[in-house]
Amino acid sequence: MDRAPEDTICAVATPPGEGGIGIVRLSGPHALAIAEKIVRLRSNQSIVLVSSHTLHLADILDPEIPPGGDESVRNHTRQHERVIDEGLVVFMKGPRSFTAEDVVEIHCHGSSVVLGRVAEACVTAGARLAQPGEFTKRAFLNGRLDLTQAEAVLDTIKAKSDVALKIAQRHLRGELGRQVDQLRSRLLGLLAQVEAGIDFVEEDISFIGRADLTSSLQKTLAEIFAMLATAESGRVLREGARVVIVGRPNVGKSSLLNSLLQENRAIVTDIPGTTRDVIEESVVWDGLMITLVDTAGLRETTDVVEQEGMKRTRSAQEQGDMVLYVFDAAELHEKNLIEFVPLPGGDQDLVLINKIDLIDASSLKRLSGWVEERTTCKVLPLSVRTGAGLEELKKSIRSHLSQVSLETDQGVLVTNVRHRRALEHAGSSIREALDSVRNGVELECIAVDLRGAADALGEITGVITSDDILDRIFSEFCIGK
Ligand SMILES: Nc1nc2c(ncn2[C@@H]2O[C@H](COP(=O)(O)OP(=O)(O)OP(=O)(O)O)[C@@H](O)[C@H]2O)c(=O)[nH]1
Ligand SMILES: [Mg+2]
Repeated sequence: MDRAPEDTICAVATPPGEGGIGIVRLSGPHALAIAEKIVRLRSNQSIVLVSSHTLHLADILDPEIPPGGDESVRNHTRQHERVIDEGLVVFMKGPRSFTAEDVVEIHCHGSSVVLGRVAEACVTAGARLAQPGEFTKRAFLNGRLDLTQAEAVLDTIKAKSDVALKIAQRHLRGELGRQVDQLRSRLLGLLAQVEAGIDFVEEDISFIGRADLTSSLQKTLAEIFAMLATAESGRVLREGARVVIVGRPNVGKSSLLNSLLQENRAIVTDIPGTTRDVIEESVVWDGLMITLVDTAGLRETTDVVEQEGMKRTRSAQEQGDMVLYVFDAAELHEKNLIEFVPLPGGDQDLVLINKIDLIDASSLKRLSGWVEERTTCKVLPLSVRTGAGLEELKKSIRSHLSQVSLETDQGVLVTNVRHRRALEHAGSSIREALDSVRNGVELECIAVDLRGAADALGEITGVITSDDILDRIFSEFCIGK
């Protein structure tokens, strides 16, 4: 891995499209020299001489003088033709910059033509166009961020809710990295003692007793489990959750979607089979992003379009984090379907008895009791028409999806699948080490497992890493970050 990049990279750092301001960023050992070729400060000072972290008004120039004519005339008369735009320029001397290298940012008008030309000018003057995520990758390679923090940069950019942003900011401050580092140092300490024991085995000197080793490993394992226990909630908080509404035709699925979204997103009619496709829309409740998915009603049919719709319903259901099974109270009650309806199970899902406005209180009581007896899901009666039960439903969805509230100090949350896998790997290596200690297996084998666990944790923060892992992580970034 090249740990000290020699070249200077550049990219448009703001999103494509029109904007008030657009920024081109340069980073690397020649950032200042390149900037000098394309930036003329209005103060007439050279950019090489300005103080770090100060903003300067400037003309941004094309470094290539158009060909033709006498050179001095050309320089004089064509100077203005070289101006691409005017803007503000800031130089940030490394290591006090995002990448820990010398960085120059050129703030100009947010036009894609201007920004494209400024980036081109940087390239003509000696920079290379950056790969996606390359600025953050450099920050990592230069030791400014650990890998969890680099990933948190991406999470911050991609955060779709307050909660996701809060978690990303915690990780950006290095809370996860620090905790993982502590666990890793503890394991490395134990490993050193075990390895010392291997070297002196002839003399029968023991550096750590098996009982002490066991208790230290158990403590570490418990901490890893505690972190893993936050992973499911953490993932949902970070990425949001998919809540899929399913049921027979005409039970009110689309009505429910519209009512939860507070907009007329899906067509509602009293004709069974109205919804033929999967319809989804996102909302943020209590800081958590939820994607609500409405589906085609499930029934026996020979209609090919409806059959395809139902296929999609099933696949949406499989991809959901939570399913809302909707039933029509009147249908269950009046048509005496009760004995024939198969009810779902599962702690994560909810059974909704909709249209309770159509039945009387005693029938509802009987119906609810009957349904509750036949499912392990929580059962909620509601009427989308009158709004009864909707608030209760929202609360249930929120609490079923994530028990975690960020208001209480939770400690570190694991939100990333990569971190979770590495923690699981570390956990299973420690478990193997514990078994070996218990069964009196030689120290060499225990050392291998301890090394495996420490390496797995090292992969989280990036102390141990490979180009492969880095490429995978940084390719998810946008260019310019
Ligand atoms: N009385 C009453 N009618 C409701 C309620 N919710 C929905 N409806 C009516 O039930 C009918 C069907 O509603 P939809 O939302 O289209 O039902 P759906 O489950 O999406 O139906 P498909 O798309 O055909 O699968 C419409 O006429 C709604 O107005 C309710 O709580 N009470
Ligand atoms: Mg529908």
